[in-house]
Amino acid sequence: MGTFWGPDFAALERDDPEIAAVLLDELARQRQTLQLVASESFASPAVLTALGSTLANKYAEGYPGSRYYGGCAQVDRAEELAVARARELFGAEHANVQPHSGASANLAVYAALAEPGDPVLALGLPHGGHLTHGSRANFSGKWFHPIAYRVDPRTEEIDYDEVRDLALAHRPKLIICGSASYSRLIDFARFREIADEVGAYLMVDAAHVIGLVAGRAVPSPVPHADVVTCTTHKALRGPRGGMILCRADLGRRVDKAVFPFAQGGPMMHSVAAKAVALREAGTAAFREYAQQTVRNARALAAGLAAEGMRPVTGGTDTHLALLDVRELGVCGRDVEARCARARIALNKNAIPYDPEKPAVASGVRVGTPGVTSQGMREDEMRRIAGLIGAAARSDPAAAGGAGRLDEVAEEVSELVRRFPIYAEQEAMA
Ligand code: DSN
Repeated sequence: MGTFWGPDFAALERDDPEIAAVLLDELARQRQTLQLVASESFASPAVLTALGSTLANKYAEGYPGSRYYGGCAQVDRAEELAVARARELFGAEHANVQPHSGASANLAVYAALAEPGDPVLALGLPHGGHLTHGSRANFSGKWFHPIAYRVDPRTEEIDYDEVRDLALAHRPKLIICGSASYSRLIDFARFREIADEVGAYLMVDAAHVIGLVAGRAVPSPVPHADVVTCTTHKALRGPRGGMILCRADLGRRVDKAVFPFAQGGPMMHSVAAKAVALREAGTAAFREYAQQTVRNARALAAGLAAEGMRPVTGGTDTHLALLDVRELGVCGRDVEARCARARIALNKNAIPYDPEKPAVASGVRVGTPGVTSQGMREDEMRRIAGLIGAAARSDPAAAGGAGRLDEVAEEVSELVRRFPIYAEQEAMA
C-alpha cells in the first residue's frame, strides 16, 4: 500500500501548466490581498487535503448503508462521521451533509416543507434577504408565492411587528430568517412564536453565522427552528457546500428532498472535507477564532465609522458590517473598485431602502473571518479601517488619486506579509 492520497502538484505542472499557473496565482492573490469578503475565509490544509482526495472518484447516490452503487463502504464512513459530528456540534436531531451549496440546501427545504404556489415569508432581497428567499429571478420567487418583510427604516433592524402582521395576513407555509448582510443577532425565539401562531414552519438560513454558532460566539438557531440550512465554507472554514440540520421527524422528508428530488450523486470528497471541518469547529482554538472574529468585526466597524462610513444599524454583533458610504460622496461600486486597486477585497452592497441600483449600491460589506484566520486582531482592524478609508477617498481619475491607491496597496502588502496564510505548509514543502 502506498501513501498517495490524491494531489500531485508536480504532475499538474507537467501535464497542465496553464491550470497549475492559475492555482499558484490564486494562492498569491489570497496571500497578497486583504480578504474582507464576509462570506470567505481560509480552509485548513486538512480540509483541502480531503477535498483533493480520491473520494472525488466515487459515486454514492443514496445514503450510508443504502446506496445505488457498490464499493461505498469507505465513503459511508466519511458521511457517517460528518453527520455524527454535525449533530453533536450543533445539538441537532438530524443532519444532511449532501447539499452541494446553500442554495441547494434551501431548494431541498422548500421541496420538503411546501408545495409550489404556497406563500413563503422572508426578508426581502433589498433588505438583506437571499436570492433563494423569494427573488423573482430564482426558483423561490417563480414557483412559490413570496411575501417580503423589511427592516425598520429608523433602526434598520428587523421589524418583528411587521413580520407578525404579514404572517397573520398571508398565513405562510414557511417563514425564513437569516441574511447575508444583516449584522445584528436575529431573535429566533420571536420568529418561533410567530411561526407557531400561524402554523408555519420556521427555516433559519444560517449560512453566514453557522461558523459563529459552532464557535459559541452567537446564539444557536437550532433549538428554535424546524430546519436550519447553512453553507460549510464561509466562517465555518470547510469546503464549499451546504448542510441541513432539522428535527428528527422531518429528517426523512429532508433527506428525500435532497436526494433524489434536488440532487443526484453527493460529492463524497466534499462530504469528507465537511467532516474534517466539523471536527475542527469543535475545538477550543476554533471557539477562540469565532469569538475573535466578532471582536474584530466590532473594531473594524467602529474604525470605519471614524472614517466617515456609517455602520448600518450602528454596529455589529457578528462577523460582518454593512457600511453606508454616501457621506464620503462615493457609491459602493466605486469603493469596491478603489479598494480592489489597493489590494483590499470587499464587496459593494445595497443598504436598506437604497436609492441606488444594486450594481451601484450605497454601501459596502466587510467581514472578518479571513483576516481573523490569519491571526489579525483589533489593532490590525483599526489600521485596516484607515486603509479602507484612504482608498475610498482616493479617486484614481483625480490628481494624485492613483498614486495614493498605490501607497495604500504598499501598506496592505506590508501588513499581510506579517500574517501569511499556509506558511507552515510552505516551510515543510
Ligand atoms: N454569496 C453569498 C455571500 O456572499 O454572502 C451569499 O450567498
